[in-house]
This record gives sequence, C-alpha cells and structure tokens, in this order.
Amino acid sequence: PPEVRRQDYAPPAWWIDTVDLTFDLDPAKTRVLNKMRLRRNPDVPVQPLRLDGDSLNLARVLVNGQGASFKLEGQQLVLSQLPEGDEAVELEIFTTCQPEKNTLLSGLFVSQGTFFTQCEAEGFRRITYFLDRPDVMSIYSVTLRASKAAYPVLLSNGNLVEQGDLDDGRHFARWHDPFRKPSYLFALVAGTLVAREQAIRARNGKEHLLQVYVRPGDLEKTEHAMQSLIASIVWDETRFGLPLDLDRFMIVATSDFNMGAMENKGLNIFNTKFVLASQATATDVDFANVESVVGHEYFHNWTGNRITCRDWFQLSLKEGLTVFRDQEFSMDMAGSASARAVKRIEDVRLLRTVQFAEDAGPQAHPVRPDAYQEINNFYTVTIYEKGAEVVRMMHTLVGEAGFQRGMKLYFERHDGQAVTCDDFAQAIADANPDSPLAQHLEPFKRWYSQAGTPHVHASGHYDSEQQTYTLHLTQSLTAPPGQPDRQAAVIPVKLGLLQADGQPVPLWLQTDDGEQDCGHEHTLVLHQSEQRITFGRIPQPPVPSLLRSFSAPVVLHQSLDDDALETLLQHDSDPFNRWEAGQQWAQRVMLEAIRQPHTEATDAPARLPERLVAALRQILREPQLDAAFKDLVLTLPSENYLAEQLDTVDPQRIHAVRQSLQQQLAQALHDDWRTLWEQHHDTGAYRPDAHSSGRRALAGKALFMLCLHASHTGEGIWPGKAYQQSKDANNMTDRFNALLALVHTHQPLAEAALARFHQQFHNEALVLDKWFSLQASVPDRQGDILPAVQQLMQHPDFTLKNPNRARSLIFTLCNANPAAFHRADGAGYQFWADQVIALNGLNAQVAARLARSLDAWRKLAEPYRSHANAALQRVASQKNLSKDVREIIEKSRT
Ligand code: B3K
Ligand code: ZN
Repeated sequence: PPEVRRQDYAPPAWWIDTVDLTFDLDPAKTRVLNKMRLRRNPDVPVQPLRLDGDSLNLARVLVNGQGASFKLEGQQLVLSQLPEGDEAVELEIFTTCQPEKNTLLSGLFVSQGTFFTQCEAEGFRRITYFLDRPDVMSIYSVTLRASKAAYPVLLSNGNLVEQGDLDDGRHFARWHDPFRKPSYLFALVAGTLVAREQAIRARNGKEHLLQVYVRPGDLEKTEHAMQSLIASIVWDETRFGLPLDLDRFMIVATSDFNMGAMENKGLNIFNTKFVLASQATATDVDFANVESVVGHEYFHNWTGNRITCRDWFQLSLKEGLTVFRDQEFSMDMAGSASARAVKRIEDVRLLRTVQFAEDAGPQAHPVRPDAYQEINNFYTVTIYEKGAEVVRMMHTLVGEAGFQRGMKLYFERHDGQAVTCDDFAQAIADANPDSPLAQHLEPFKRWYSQAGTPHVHASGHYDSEQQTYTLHLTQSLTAPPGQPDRQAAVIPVKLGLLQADGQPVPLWLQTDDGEQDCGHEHTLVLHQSEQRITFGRIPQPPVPSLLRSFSAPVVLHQSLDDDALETLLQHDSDPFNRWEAGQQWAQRVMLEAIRQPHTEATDAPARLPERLVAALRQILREPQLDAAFKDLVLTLPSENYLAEQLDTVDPQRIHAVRQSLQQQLAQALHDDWRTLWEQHHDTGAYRPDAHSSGRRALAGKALFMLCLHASHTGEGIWPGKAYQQSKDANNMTDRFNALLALVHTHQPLAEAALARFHQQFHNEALVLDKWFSLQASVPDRQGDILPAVQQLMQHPDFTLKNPNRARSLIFTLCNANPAAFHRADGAGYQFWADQVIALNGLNAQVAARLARSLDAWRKLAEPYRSHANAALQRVASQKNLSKDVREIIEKSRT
C-alpha cells in the first residue's frame, strides 16, 4: 500500500477561494452541488486540477457554466483542460452519496435519524470532490434543504443568513462562515434537536450566542457542558488573551461517533459522552472529562482553526498545543496547588502507561511523523500527549510570561495560515532570544523528529570534605535496528535537594564564575549525552528530588534506597515526586516478586514490606493532604504499567502479584480504610468540583478495600453497605463505586446489584456503557471473564455498530483487563481477531484502534506469544482488510 511521505510535501497547484455548497438531504441519497471559485497557484508550474473523492457518485461537472471534459483516475477527479491564465475558474460538481449506508462515520452519516458530518482528516472527500488537504483554505457558504418535519434544525458553520420554507414540506437554511478554513473543519447537522442557549458578553463588549444541541429529553444534562464552555471562553481570554471570534458558537452531541469530539469552526460536534452529564447518570470523572473536552475543542478555535496545519504530518502542531492548553485549563479550574498536582499525576500516568508503550513498540513514530499509509492511524498518544509534553518543556524553558510572548508572536506571524511545527517552535524561541530554548533550538526540535523515550541515568556523589554534592546525569535513546542513531535531546530536569529529615536544602550552584543562589529549586538543561552539576555548602548527604512535576517525558533511572524514598514520599515539597516515590517503591517490590523463580504464576506471592505499609499509612493519616492525592498514592502501579517495565511479560504472573499486594493493602490498612470511609463517604449536596470529587474517590477506594478484605474473611457488613450505596446513592459516582466494589471483589450480592442497575438505567445509553465496561474489567479468576463478555455480546443492548458500546465491552477486555485477555489457551486473542475482522467491515477506524491491542505481543512469554502471533496472522490473511487495519497489523508483525 502506498505511503505518504513528509518530504514529498508540495504546495497545491490550485487555490479554492470560495465554496458554495447546496445539500438536498435524504438518508438514502443526498444530492450535493458544489460550486467553487478556483485559481491557479502562481508559485507552482501549470498542472491539471486533481480533486480528491471517496465513495461518491458523480453526476455532472461544469466549468464556467459549460459542460467540461474530465477523467476519473482512481478516486480522483482530474480536469486537465482548464484555462491556463490566472483568472478564477468557476467549477460546479454534482454528486450524490448514501449517508444511511455510512457505517464508517466519516463524511456525511446518519445517527438516530439526524445527519452529522465528520471530516477530519480526509472525510470531506466523501461529501464532494475537493482539494481535501489542510493548506487549502476557503470561504464557505452552505445551503441545507430537507424535510421540515424530519429535520427541523439545520446547522452549518458560521452565521445563519437566511431560512425559509420550500414546497413539499421542505425547508432550507443558508449559512455563511466569514473565516477561511480548510475542508476538514466543515460541518453540517440536520435533525430533531433542542438547544440550551446562553447569551454572553465578552470583555470587549461583543455579544455571543452559545448553544448546546442535544436530542429532546437530554436537555437537563447540558448545564455542565454550557458552564464548561463559558469557563473555557473566559479562560482563553484571561490566560492567553484569545477572544471568541464568532457571533455564534454551537456544540452538538451525537451518540455515534468515532472519537471524543471535533472542533469544526463554530459548530463543534461531540460524542454524547463528552457533553451529557447529570448527577444521576455521570461520574465525577465524566464531569471532569466534559470540562476538559469542551475546553479542548474550544481552544482549537485559535490553535488549529485560526492557525492550522500545513499537512497532516504537522498534526501535533494543533493537537499537542491544544492538549497542553486543555491540561492547563483543567489545572487552573481545579484551583489549589495540590489539585493541580493531582491533574498532573493523572496526565503523566496516561503518558507513561500508554505513550511510553507506544514509543517502545511497533507503532512508534515521532511527534512529527515522516510517513503514513492511513492518517487516521496517527491520532495517537504520541501526537497528542507526547506532543503536549514537548510544548510543556518549551513552557518550562521560557517561563509563563515568555510562553505568552511566544504565543503572541506565533499569532502575529501566522494567523490565517497553515503552518508547521518548526514555525511554532521558532516563534516561541524568537520571542525569548535569551532563553535556553533559543540557545538549544535545533537540538530541542529533535523532540519532533526522533521517536522513542529518552532514558536518563542519574547518580549523586557527596563530598563531605568539600561539602559539595555532584549530580551526574547521562541520557540515551536507542534507535531500532536499521535506523540512524539518535542524538542527544534537550531535557529540562527540574530538581531540588532534601535533607534526611525532609527539609529543603538551599541550592548554591557552583559555576565557573563562582556560586549562584538558586533558592530551593533549579532547572538543569541536560543537552549533552553526559553532564555534571555541583552544589556547594551542603552539610550532609542530601536526597535528590529529580524531574519534579515530570519536567520532561523521559524514563529516569536512579537507585534510591528505602530511606531516600521514604524521605521523598513524606516530605518532598513537589507533590508529583511525593507520589512518584511511593510508586517507585511499590513498583520495585512488585517487579522483584514478579521476577522471583516460580513454576505457577501464582507461586510465592509478594510480601508487602512493613515499612512501605507504615509510610502509606502515614500518608493516609496526614490531615493536610487532599483526598484525591491520597487516593493516587494508594493506587498501585497498573498491570499494564508493570508490563512496560519488563522485557518478557507473563500477564498472569503480573496479575497474581498485584492482586496479592492489593489484598495485603486491604488487610494491613483495614482500620484506616474504615476511618476514611466514615470521614469521606458523605459529601453532602452533589458538586463535581475537585475537592468533593477527591473525597468521593477516596471513599470509593476505601469501600473497595473493605469489600476486598471481606471477600477473604467472608464478613458481610461492608458488602451490605456497598449494596445499600449502589441502591441509594444520590449520585452516579458513589453508586458506581459501590457497584464496582461489589462486582470487582466477587461478592454474592454483585449479581443482584448489577441486575438492579441495569433495570434502573436501561434507557441511558452512556450508563449502559458503564455497565458493560464494568463487567469486562472484573479481575479474572480462572478465565471466567472472557466467557462472560462473550455472553454479554449476545445481550439485546449490545451492538457492534455503536462505537461507544463496542469500546465499552470489547476494548475494555482487550486493553484494560490484561489477565482476562492474555489467556494461556489463546482464546482472548481469538476473540480479539474475530472482533477486529467484524469491525473491519463496519468501521475501519474503530477496527484499527482495536487492532492495536496486540502491539506488545513480541514481549509476551510463551505460550501467549505463539497464540498472539497466530491471531495476528489470521487477521493479516483476511481479504478486504481496510488500509487502516492493514497498516497496524503489518507494523505489528514486522
Ligand atoms: N481533531 C479531532 C480528532 C479527529 C480525528 C480524526 N480521525 C478531535 C480533537 O483532537 O480535538
Ligand atoms: Zn484536538
């Protein structure tokens, strides 16, 4: 299959200045008239016009009002006899498409009787012939015509300029978007929808109309989305000085969507999962996700839409930057320093578990990839999350004020353009000429071009005579065989030193010209493969606290003993490193146990050291600490994260060790769990803010631990309380946590609770997703989960066609329940292959995501590895494999 390569980028031979689209909407056959004004790009040699198309029926082509000759080459429409001069050409193209047959949910599709579009990355070509590439930006006018009864609401980008009735019970609406935009930001929606509306006045006095459109019946679940939108607008104005540039800003929710949401200009289309939220149906995590995704899509209006990507290799230009912005937004919304740290820990956990694994596996690619077969396969954690870390490092290197200067320059230079990652980095550096970023800009940009996670090794040396402490840091990044050697990256290492009693040590940096007072924290810029740094006036051997708040996306190796880890866990002023010390400690205990010789996976379970238990107990009892933070510290590294640390992975062994430690935590801290539950389980009137969410999370963890303990003693009080709570809770977070405690600890009451829950929520699609997902995530016991999932696939509420539902059951099993998926008999992999094949025929994008569950198959121990290989081979040998799935499977197998 052909590869698209970054180095082959060439500017378009034509520009499209204006587009006037007319849709006659009909689910079976929609007619599209596309009138464009084009002109040749004077900077490019004269060439035919080649328009992209996909799954279109072409009816007619007119050039300047006359019939014209054209050719279809593959999926492209080629016009070679257009006038050669530089005057504009008017092109009219009539096509039809079949929205109701569109199960791929790319282009124009129907969801529950409503029309939606999804054009990023290359879906617009499934609507009409076009130069479907982000560097062609045009002014759009759109007329929608449809039955007034079936489709009372007709929406597109920009402003509504005209509407009225037509004959035969039809009506029309005409929209005009005053901003030039690439085709991937086009959108339309037509159907029966209702809207929550809010008029707001911006700082400059301008009025805006905000609307959140949903299906009738869902309106009372839109308040949080509206509040999040308003908060996003205020935040972007205050922190970045970026105002809303539209009279009208719309969000529309659909339950059939391949991803989270889409930032179409002025008409964001969202998965219902990231719009609808009520206390009765959504958890605290859902509420936080709505806020974060509403923010993310809104922030794209400037970072993505006003300045867009020159080509899809630059995807992280908009995604990395916008993720960075949404992370900062969530942190600012969370408020306190420790709530910010909680958000940072959650983001880093995702990065290290999923992105580091991606970067170490067969689908590894740079933040700015060099080649792809199917661009939809590159909406990855590397582009998004690692991309955001690259932006965050720039922020660290130039500071907040410097970063804002850089953003200002970026908009001065590039507003209205389609640009590259280099352009962004250049703007930030040019606005901060004296910063370490400007000083090391070229090597810094290796973060864009080199795949893989750098490893940093740190060791410290204390000289009692000189009273100095020297840190020795090295970095390495190994390239896969056959690839050019990696060069040193620019790694900001934020650090501090602690005395043994936990007091921060004043930092006197020794430089060539004497001593420099660094206060209590210093950011070392590691830009060579090896560097040393020395601090003076140190009376005792200190404990180093390195890579504070995870200042760079690297793996840090340092050998800290239990004393040092305990000092950091109890006293570090950097909450991220406090958490990290606890994780390192638990991880070391678990990895040692996993590696111990054994015949059965379950042999010789790990012993949780008394000292670690005592340290964790102290964290739980510290009154100043946030509940959310305690919950994170008490969460053991996940099975997937542990697997990532090993060269050979026996998923059953990892599961057995982690389960055993979890059990010991439940027992050893039993009294504390009880106290915590009593202190935190009643959070009063429901509010999804960071503080009360944290309390519910910790109470939920306590209830889970108490039920886990009960499952071993046979005691019934806590399961009884959990059952009560699963019935009576006044919010979904508490209700679901109680249900989870029962189900995940295999309580006899679990079945009744599950049945009750289903009965109560069978009309709530998003809650049913939770119900399916919960059952697919139960810790496996003797292979009982796969058959349960297979049975749930037969449930009348299950369907493969709805991506959320498919993800809730199948993806949860294959990606989030390693011990249920990796079975010694290989049945999990066979199930996976069946589902990849079934989805491939329905929705190649969703199928390609699932295809990635076996990315790490080469690291598996036998017999898993051979079974996984067989399953991969079976998928590979399918005829009619989409190019999406083919690309993933091929890479997995090479
Ligand atoms: N830009 C979209 C993602 C489009 C995915 C296309 N396969 C959502 C976002 O990142 O905001
Ligand atoms: Zn995005």
